[in-house]
Amino acid sequence: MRIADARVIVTCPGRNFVTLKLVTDDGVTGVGDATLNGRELAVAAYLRDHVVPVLLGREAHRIEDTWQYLFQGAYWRRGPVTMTAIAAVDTALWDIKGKVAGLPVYQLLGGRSREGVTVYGHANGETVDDVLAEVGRFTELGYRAVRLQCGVPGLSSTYGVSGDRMFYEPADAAVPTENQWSTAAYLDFVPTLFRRAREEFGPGLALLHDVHHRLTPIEAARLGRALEPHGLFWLEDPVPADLQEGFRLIRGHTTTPIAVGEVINTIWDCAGLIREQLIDFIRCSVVHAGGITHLRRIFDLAALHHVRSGSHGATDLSPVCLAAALHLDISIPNFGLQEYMRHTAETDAVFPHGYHFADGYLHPGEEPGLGVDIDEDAAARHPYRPASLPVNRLADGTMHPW
Ligand code: GCO
Ligand code: MG
Repeated sequence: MRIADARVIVTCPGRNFVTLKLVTDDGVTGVGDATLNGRELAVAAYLRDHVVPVLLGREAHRIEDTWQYLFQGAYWRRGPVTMTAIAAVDTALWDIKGKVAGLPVYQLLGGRSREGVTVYGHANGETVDDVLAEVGRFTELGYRAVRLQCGVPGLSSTYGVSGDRMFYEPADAAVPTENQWSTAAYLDFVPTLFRRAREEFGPGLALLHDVHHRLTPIEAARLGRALEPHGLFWLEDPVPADLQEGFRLIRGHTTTPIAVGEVINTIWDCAGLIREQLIDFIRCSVVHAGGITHLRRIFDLAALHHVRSGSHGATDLSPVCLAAALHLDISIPNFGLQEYMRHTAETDAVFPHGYHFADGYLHPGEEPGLGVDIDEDAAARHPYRPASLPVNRLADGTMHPW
């Protein structure tokens, strides 16, 4: 069974997505997500110019060999563009293998290790009262875990807070929007948000927070310590993970669990964090970390070191990535939590899927393969629109991580 066709589909049903669709000479199709927020066309070009030509005619069952061919064969290893392109091929080949076997992909990964995939939703708001009202809505929907992001008094914009609560989308303009940041105002405010949330919702609900890489290690240590009484499930991306020694400092000061990984692309970029047990959750995704094959390798390494999974699942990861994540989540021994931001109805219409939410869990469904597809006619009705992620500046104009 050989790969006979490979199509790179760029569509914008509310936001941009890049999808690779492979077709075998027997007519079996497989899909892989190739979306890299704000850099979509770089991955589309990488696939079209450098990957599709070497895929045509290859044996579709050889997933590992194809992965190694694309990774080693590129010579220029790693990086988000390369790893997202490889991920798309890998995911589509798992989809094809599942369809040929007549089994959902999780069965090929060893079968179920749990009954459902626990997910967390996003409660965002301008004020603490707004955020707590959102948390209440999520608990009514059955969620067991919620991430809280709130406007910080004195700041005109804060990561995670936007007009549309349910369908948050930070890539909001062709030329990056400029946001404003003050670490002092933020550190002063965040513990109040979580104190109020615990008072209102009690100890049972898992509460999470995303710092979005904005602190230094000592600031993160202080925040982690201040949040200890409120028992967070995790504190995400407290600092950029470029200087990984910094996590030793955070670790030395706080027992608040740490989650990192959404901008990490390979096992070599997180092996130190995992081996030294400097983090508690690894948040890499199928789409940005080399596909199901490579993400499973990362999760296996993590399992040896008491690190659990916490896959990134923002709206810029397409339903194809979410479906693939669910097959991994349900099968691995060290599952932690899966992020789930609902896609818009327009996006769901372009990507018909079998996964579904019930009682706080997502379920991958029992369709052979990944259980997700792309409706190419619907996709064609939504042409690409340039959109970039924002940037951040301090009050004096200094650039700061967004
Ligand atoms: C998250 C993330 C996202 C990112 C987005 C960037 O934890 O969900 O931080 O919201 O900002 O995926 O493209
Ligand atoms: Mg994040």
